[in-house]
This record gives sequence, structure tokens and C-alpha cells, in this order.
Amino acid sequence: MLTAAARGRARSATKGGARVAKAAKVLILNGPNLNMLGMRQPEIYGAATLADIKAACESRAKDLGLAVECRQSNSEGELVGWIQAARGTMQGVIINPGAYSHTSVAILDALLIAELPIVEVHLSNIHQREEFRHHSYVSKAAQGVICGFGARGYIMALEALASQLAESQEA
Ligand code: CA2
Repeated sequence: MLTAAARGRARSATKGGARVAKAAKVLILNGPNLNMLGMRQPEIYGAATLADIKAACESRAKDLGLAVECRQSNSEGELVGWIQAARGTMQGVIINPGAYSHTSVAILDALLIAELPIVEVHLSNIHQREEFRHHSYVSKAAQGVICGFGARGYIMALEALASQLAESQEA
């Protein structure tokens, strides 16, 4: 469910139809160690590098009429700063908070304050893994969570946000 404020912001950035007409901006955030993707543990996280994921997201976003900005940080504070800056400037956030998913109330609070549609993505199915990965603080702020589909999860998140933004325009 979009808040009234987020709906208003999305409305001013979109224009009817399934495809978002004016390029709504989506921030794609990746947390700690995700810059190492493709280099180790491909059996868990897949073979795609973060650069591959960025390229795939930019290509799909273009088709969907979205503009994406992709950022990665190993620092919790930097991620919080970027989420704060997204309020009022972006129309949605896709976030893979990495290990901060399981520890960070600061990222949760920043996402709640942002009042934007948020999709949480995990490459792996965190529920099939160690117990400490089963809980994500971030999920409380997310409209939806996609996990276990590898790099495709980011594309699924973009598609979900695009239809969400188009829908909120129609409402
Ligand atoms: O499945 C995911 O996307 C995770 O968010 C990835 C995090 C992990 O802490 C979460 O529980 C689930 C870890 C990212 C580490 O990335 C690596 C990349 C290359 C090699 C090893 C780790």
C-alpha cells in the first residue's frame, strides 16, 4: 500500500498505462559485500557480477520507462544517507541490504521515513539458509520481498514497481 505522500509523488512522475510514461526514478541499493558478486560462492549467489546486474536493470528499466540509479556500499551510514536523499527525489527503492537485513534498525528507520514504495531483494532464499538469515528488519518497511531468484530478482522488483507506479497513477 502506498502512502498518500508517495502516491502523490508517483502521480506527478507517471502518466497512465502499464508503462510509466515520464521516467520515474528508482534507486537500486546494494549493501555490504555485494560488490564481490561473481567472484566467490556462485553456488549461493550466482555468477552475475554487480556490474552485470546493473546493466540488466538499466536495460529493463528503459523498456519499462523507469530511470534507475544503482549504488553499492559496505557502510551502513552511507546507505542510510542515500535512503534519506531518496525521499522526494525518487519514486521507489529496490534494496538488497545484504547482511544489514538481519541487523539494521537504522536502515529500517530510514526506509520508513522515506515513504516510498520499497522492494527488498535477496539473491538467495534466506529462509532456506542459516536461522540468523531468516529475519530481516528491512522487510517491515518493504511493500514486498523477492528472494531466491538470483539476479532475476532485481528485474522482478523493477517490474513490480513499474506496475505499482502505473497503477497509482490510474487510481
Ligand atoms: O541473498 C542475498 O542477497 C543476501 O542479501 C546476501 C548477503 C547475505 O548476508 C544475506 O543474508 C542474503 C551477503 C552478500 C555477500 O555477497 C557475497 C558475494 C560474493 C562472495 C561472497 C559473498
